[in-house]
Amino acid sequence: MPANLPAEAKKKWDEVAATRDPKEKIRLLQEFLALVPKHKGTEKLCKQTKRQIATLRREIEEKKQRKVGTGGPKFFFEKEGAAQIVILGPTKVGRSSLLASITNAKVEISDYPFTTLEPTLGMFPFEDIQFQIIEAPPLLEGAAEGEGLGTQILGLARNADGLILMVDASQNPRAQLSMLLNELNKAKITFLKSHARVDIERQFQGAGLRLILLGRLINCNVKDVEMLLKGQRISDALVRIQGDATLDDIEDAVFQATVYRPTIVVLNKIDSLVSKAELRKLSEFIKEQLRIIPVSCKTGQGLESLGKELFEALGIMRVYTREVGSRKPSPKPFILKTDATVQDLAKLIHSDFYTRFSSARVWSKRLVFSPRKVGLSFVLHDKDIVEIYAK
Ligand SMILES: Nc1nc2c(ncn2[C@@H]2O[C@H](COP(=O)(O)OP(=O)(O)O)[C@@H](O)[C@H]2O)c(=O)[nH]1
Ligand SMILES: [Mg+2]
Repeated sequence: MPANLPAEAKKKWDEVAATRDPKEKIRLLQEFLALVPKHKGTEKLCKQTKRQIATLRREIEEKKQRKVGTGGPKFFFEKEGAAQIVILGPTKVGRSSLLASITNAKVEISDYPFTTLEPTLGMFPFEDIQFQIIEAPPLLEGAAEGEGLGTQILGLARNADGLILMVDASQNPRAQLSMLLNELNKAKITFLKSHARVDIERQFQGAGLRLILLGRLINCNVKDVEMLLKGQRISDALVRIQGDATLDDIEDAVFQATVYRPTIVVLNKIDSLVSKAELRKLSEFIKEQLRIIPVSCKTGQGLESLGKELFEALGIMRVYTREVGSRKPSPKPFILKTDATVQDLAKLIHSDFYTRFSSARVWSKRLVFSPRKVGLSFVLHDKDIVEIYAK
C-alpha cells in the first residue's frame, strides 16, 4: 500500500482487514476506494481493490448458487434461443397453462395452489427464432425478503433477458401486479429503461465535485446530487449526466445495482367473468408504462400476438449473414439489439471479423440501392442481410 494515503483511508483499510463478513468487507472496500485519492501512484491500488470487490461478489454469488444446488431445485439455466424469458406470477394465474400453450414443455396444471415448486422450461417458436421460456414457482409477497423461494426466483428474473408478469383477470389483477412490481422493485429489477446516463469519474483528492449537466435533473437539484454523492463519500469526482436523471439514477450509478429487464404483462383468463371496473383500475395503474396482453390460455385467445410483443419489448432484431461467394444468407439469424451496427455484428461473429474488417454489403428492402457498400458504423435493421469482407 502506498505510504502517502490520507489518514482516513488508512483507518478504513484497518477496518477492512479486521472484517470477516464478505458483504461488510465489500461495503468497507467501497468506502476505502472512495477515500483513496486518484492519481498515477494509486492506480494499481485502486485496480487491486476493485478486483478484490469483484472476487468477493463472485464468492457470495457462488455460495448462494451452491446453497440452492444442494438438494433444492435448480435455478440457473444455460441460455438457449434468441432470449431467455421468465414467467413470474402469483400462484394459479395460469403460468403452467401458458407454458403448455406456447411451448413443447410437459407441464402440470392444477387447481391446487403451489403445484410448480421448481422452474419448468420450454421453447417458444416465433417466426424463424425461438424464445426460451421459464415458468418460475409462484412469487409471493415478501419474496424480496426471501419469502417462499423468493431469493431464487428473483435471481432467476435478474439473470433473464426479459420478463412476463402474469396476472389473473378475474382475481383483482391490479393488486396482483402491484405486488409483483413491488417485489421486483425491492430486488432492484426495473422494467423502465433508464432515460439517463450517469458517469462518475473519480478524481484526485481536493479536486472537488464537478457536475456536468448535459441533460436534466428530475425531481431533484444539483444540491441533492452533491449531498447523495458526499453521503457515499464521493467528494472528488467528475459527474457527467445525460438524459433525464432522477436521484435514483444517480444512486444506481454509484452502486451499479439496478438492472433493466424488458417486461410485458399477460392478463390471463379473460374468458372468465371479469369486472370492467377492475380492468380499468389495472390500466390506470399501469399508465401506458407497460404493455398488457389480454389472453385466455383456455380458449387460446390473444396468444397469437405474444411472440411479436416479446420480440418488440426485448428490443432485438435478426440479422442474416452471407458468406462471400455464397448465394443464400445463413438460415439462422444473429440476434442483436435494435440499435446495433455492422461493428456489433462483426464482433459477434468473430473478433477476427472486426480486426480484419475492410467493408460490408447490406441487402435490405428499405435501402434504395441494395446491396449497399457500408462501413462499421452502419446501423442495421431487422431482417438485413450482411456480407462482410475481411482484409
Ligand atoms: N378460465 C380460465 N382458467 C384458466 C385459464 N388458464 C388457466 N386456468 C386455470 O387456472 C388454474 C391454474 O392454472 P395453472 O396453469 O396451473 O396456474 P399456475 O399455478 O400459475 O401455474 C387451473 O385450474 C387452470 O385450468 C384461462 O385462460 N381461463
Ligand atoms: Mg404452475
